[in-house]
Amino acid sequence: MEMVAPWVRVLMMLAMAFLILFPASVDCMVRHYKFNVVMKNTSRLCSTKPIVTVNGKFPGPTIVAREDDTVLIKVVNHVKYNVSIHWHGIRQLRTGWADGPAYITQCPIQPGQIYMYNFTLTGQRGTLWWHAHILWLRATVHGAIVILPKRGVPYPFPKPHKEAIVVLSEWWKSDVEAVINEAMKSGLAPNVSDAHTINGYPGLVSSCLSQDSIYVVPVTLFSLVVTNRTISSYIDYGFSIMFFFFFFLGGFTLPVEAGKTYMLRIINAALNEELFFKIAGHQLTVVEVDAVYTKPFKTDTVLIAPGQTTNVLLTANRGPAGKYLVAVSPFMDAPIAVDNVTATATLHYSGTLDHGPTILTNPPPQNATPVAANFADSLRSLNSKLYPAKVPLKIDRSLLFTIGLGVNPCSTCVNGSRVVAGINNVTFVMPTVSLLQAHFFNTSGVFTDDFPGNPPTQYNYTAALQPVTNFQTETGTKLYRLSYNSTVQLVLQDTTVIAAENHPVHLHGFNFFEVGRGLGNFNPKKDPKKFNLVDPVERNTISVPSGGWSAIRFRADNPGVWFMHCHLEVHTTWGLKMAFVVDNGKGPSESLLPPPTDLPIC
Ligand SMILES: [Cu+2]
Repeated sequence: MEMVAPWVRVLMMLAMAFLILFPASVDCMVRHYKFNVVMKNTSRLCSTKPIVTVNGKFPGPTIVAREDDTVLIKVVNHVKYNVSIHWHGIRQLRTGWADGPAYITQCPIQPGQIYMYNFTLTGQRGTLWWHAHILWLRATVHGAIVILPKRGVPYPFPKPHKEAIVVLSEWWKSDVEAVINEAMKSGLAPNVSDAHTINGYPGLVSSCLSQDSIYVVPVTLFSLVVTNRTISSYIDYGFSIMFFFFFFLGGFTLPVEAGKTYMLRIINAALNEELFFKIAGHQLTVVEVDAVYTKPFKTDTVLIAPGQTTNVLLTANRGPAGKYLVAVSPFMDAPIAVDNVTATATLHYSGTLDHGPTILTNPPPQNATPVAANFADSLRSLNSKLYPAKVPLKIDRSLLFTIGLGVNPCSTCVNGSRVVAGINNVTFVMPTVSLLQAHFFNTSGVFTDDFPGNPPTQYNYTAALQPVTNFQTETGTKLYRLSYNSTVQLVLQDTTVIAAENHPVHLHGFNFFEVGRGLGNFNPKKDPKKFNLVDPVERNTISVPSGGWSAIRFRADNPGVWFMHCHLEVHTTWGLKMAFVVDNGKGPSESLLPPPTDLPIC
């Protein structure tokens, strides 16, 4: 080895020490995480069960990185289930192998096996999340992804004093895999959850007052503080009347200081329910959804569908002291059973006595369609010079997909039939090897690329009553092929087969713009005239209104196989899913990268 002057060596060592001590001063970096998938006994709602977790945590660990960083996550499967993890909303440019949906982009990680997810964060900043993408494991296997702007780049809004992650979820007292297995055997709908959770805790639930860190202090009614509301208006509040006599300190507590502004990174990790999020006495300013900045707007209620993320600013302007209820309740404007238990947490001003009263709020009614519609209509892309909305204006492919339920024969099921779901009347059948591998290695017999671009038969999709002849679906593993960089308009049309229902549709590998939405059937002549092609909201999961439609646009600039499905897990299980196969382009950086050597085998 060549000799180096001692002073050069000292300089090199200093430089290395600097890099180790201040790694963030490097433009972009590699972030390493280790996810051990392990069972963990967990108590909620006065009962204990083993749950599948990452590193023993529920919700799981948060991934923090900056735009342009590369993230390496070593997932080690220590449980009896096959596992795969999806990095929800991450674009995965050319790195589909790291996207995660089992049998779509990879074979699952088998018990005892390891897989290293490796991807780079490009052109995104904000909140996303990760979750298991196999079976119903995501019920407890999920966590936040925080993508900070590049070093030195500010948020396009005043810097909050502090930030907090707020993960909303659902809790079943029974084993979640048993719940869905039972339903699949019977052909009927699975049981709804027993409670919702905020950062893992349901808060005050009348059926279980002794646990979940609820601390009950009997007090007299006289000391109860309620703002602008009479006591009687709380009688039908949805909580037990017992509420009046108990003050709780339990569930998740968000400590705030009067006068300061906070940013909440809200994630809906629930399996099957869209949720309303509300804080007593406080307005929220929405500034970002699905890791895309929005035009700020004020609201007292946030609507968030499974799969979606929403960043809001909260100014603690009700001080100097006090405790305020945070309420999370379901939105369901269809005659379908939901878990109607409100989850609660506390906004706690510093200097407030723990035993003090909590100021309450009314969650919106379960079927509050106007509240939901108002929220959806208020969302706009920021569309600034730095963060432009690149809405495709010229469209290469115009598609119409019906989404909804169906009924197929099933000789072993309770009624001799099973409830299914589908897109354009196709109930998707999962392959036994991954679609991305079949595509990359040109393996025939795994999928066909004849997914219909339009409904195979036209009918009144949103008629009040559907003839039984519209109930049965076709089954198949069909994909829709897109050429590289083509622009797509896709109208997602809900159907009233069995029942109209709000479907949060998630597209992997892309963000899209929602250029229009409406009720009833999409009208291809009239409706496009009203499209917003200037600043429509850009996101990865869109709530298609019950009995209505939503029109989205995206550019197919990411080669690979990309799953699209309803993010209500029950509908995905029933078959409301399909995939796009996007061919390679011609340029050197327009092709899917080869698979990593540790890609799991089926
Ligand atoms: Cu759905």
